[in-house]
Amino acid sequence: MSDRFQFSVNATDGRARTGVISTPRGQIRTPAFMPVGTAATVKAMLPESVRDTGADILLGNTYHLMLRPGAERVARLGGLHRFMNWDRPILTDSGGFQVMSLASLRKLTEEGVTFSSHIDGSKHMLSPESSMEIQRLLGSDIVMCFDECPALPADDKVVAESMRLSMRWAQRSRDAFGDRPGHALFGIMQGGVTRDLREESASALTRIGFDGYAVGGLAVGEGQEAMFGVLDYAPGFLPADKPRYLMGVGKPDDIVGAVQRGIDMMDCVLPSRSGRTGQAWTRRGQVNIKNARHADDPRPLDEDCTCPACRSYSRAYLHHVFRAGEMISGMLLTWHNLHYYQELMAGLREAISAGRLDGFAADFRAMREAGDI
Ligand code: PRF
Ligand code: ZN
Repeated sequence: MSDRFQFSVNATDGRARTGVISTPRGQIRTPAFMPVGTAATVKAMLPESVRDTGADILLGNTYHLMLRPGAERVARLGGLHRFMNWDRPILTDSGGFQVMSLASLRKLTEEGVTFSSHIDGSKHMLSPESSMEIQRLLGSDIVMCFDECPALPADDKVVAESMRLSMRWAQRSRDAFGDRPGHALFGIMQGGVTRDLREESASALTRIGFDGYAVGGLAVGEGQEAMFGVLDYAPGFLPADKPRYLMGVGKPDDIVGAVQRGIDMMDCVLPSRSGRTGQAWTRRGQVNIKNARHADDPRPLDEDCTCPACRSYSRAYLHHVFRAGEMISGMLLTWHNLHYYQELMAGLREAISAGRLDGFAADFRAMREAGDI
């Protein structure tokens, strides 16, 4: 095991890359999908089950954990890995994005952001410095810079000012993070859907210097076409020898398109959240298990899937437990969805290694269009 944080690209295919991020807590095969474990749990899953789906790394959230149970408490209890019983790498988001989507009474200044907790209304403050301190207390392996992400569409002027604030915060994040061998700090590119702003953001970040670079500010209302439009150039502004992380993306077809455009890491609540609302993702498309047409169906959700939900249960059973509000419903569908996402990532990695990513992507799209689910 590596005692340093290191990224090596093993093969490329067009703009896509496959490789390995080595950390003291284990390796991350890229392109990687990170299941979201917001509140120190991937909802409805045991950590060993998450690992069984093929995940190498989880995402945790500064915002949620600082409010409940508190970062100092997690630190006293041995850090987030020990607390949640996941000993592999954890990436933590820095909090600003979640404040903007969840907290109330938000006030943004040069210093940082003050807000009221969505849990009990208590007042808090997050700044680049406090976010770095909280992520250190949690014991995060990959720490994200503190940034601000405007919702789109927004005026270019608003996006530019917000991006420049995020770049000043990136420098303060870098200074506050210091030198922590074995831990990584990622910068976050902003700039909306404006090429010049993306380029300005990328050069500000590369001047500061980070262990990896995220593409932030996408999947915030602009639509897939506009997102792909940005991904056609934005990854190319970032250093080729560092991991590139697309934050909060996405649906399976977003993931395939992002990987084709040079993205190495992604995270999204979709597979876990939609598992709890009766939505399954399969290679043939989406299945809504609530639908009455499944009530007498003895077939598995996906004949070709080897997850526990598909190996041992019928659609009729999955339909029944969802309708009955049984907890096993969310457990089985989340497992299936995470398994499907990780199989997709493994397929992408193999296809890149073999130099047949375009064929893989074409098959992926054809399979979904064939339907019959
Ligand atoms: N910044 C941070 N977290 C994020 C985003 C961002 O821009 C996004 C945008 N899709 C998701 N999560 N810090
Ligand atoms: Zn399955």
